[in-house]
Amino acid sequence: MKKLRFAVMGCGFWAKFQIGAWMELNEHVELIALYNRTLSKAEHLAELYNVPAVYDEAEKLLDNEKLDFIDIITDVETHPVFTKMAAKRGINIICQKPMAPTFQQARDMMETCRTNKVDFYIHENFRWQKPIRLLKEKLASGIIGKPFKANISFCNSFPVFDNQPFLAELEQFIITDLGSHILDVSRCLFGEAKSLQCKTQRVNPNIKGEDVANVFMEMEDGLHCYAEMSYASILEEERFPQTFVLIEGDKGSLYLGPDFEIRITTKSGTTKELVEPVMYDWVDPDYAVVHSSIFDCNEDILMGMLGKKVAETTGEDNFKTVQLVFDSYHSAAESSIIKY
Ligand code: 89Y
Repeated sequence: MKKLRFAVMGCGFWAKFQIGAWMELNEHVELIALYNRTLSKAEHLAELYNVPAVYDEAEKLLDNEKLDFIDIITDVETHPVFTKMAAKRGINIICQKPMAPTFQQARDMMETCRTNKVDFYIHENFRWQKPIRLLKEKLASGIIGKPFKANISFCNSFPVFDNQPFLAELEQFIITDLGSHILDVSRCLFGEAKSLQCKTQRVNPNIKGEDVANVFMEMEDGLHCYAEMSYASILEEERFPQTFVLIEGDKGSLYLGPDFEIRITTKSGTTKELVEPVMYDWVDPDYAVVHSSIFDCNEDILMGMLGKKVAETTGEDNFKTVQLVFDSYHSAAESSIIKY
């Protein structure tokens, strides 16, 4: 079958892992061009991955190259810009989370893609982490009965700003950057929310946005879901970038804890299972569980583009996560409870 031709827009911190994951799928895709504002970064990756063309002008790339899709891996400000450029040219789009800097821009991106009849996907990978997928399976197996309460926690003091300095400049930091993942995981596991309340704090005085957020949701089936995220938590059990999840049901509980161990507790006792990330040779061990899930997310989107299935993280689907993100800010600012 003919390979899908694609270009990567943005050659910063995430690009080499994203491209590494695409290389695992190279019987279906062909990376033919790279764009980066600073050309030398594109040249560096082009050499590493044998990419034939590099550009420092996005429009020029889109006009010169024959593309089936682009993968946007830039900082959030340029997501709407590149999405519009590609949509107008009839090119399908994959865009990194978070979709857009504002709710309105996210809505406009969706609209532009719809009008121009191009596929629009969001690269949202946390839901593709192996431990989270297994947790979802266990939940669906009914082993803990009907779930009534959950805690999704991502709290540590990892120096994220060292690798991603622009995060310190965001007026809205942890909910856009990390909440996009954590709130998406909550939707993936428990469905949609019927109400939401959020409180935020900034503990680190050297950054512009909030670095602590606690979101409480009542889900449509009545489950109470508490999502907590913090980059200000100095803890005994810090495991960046692992997400811990505790789910309680009427017949038992499921716990995804440190180092990818899932514990199932029922009245007959506790069983334990390890589910470790795949260690591809291109993953950074400090980010292993996140990096290796890039493969699964890319594969799902690729199958969507090839018409083999409906991908999970379409723009339409992710827009519901975007809504939770911006409603969290709204709730925190107004001390209000959002009802859906
Ligand atoms: O940017 C974020 C992401 O997508 O995963 C973790 C992170 O690197 C820092 O919050």
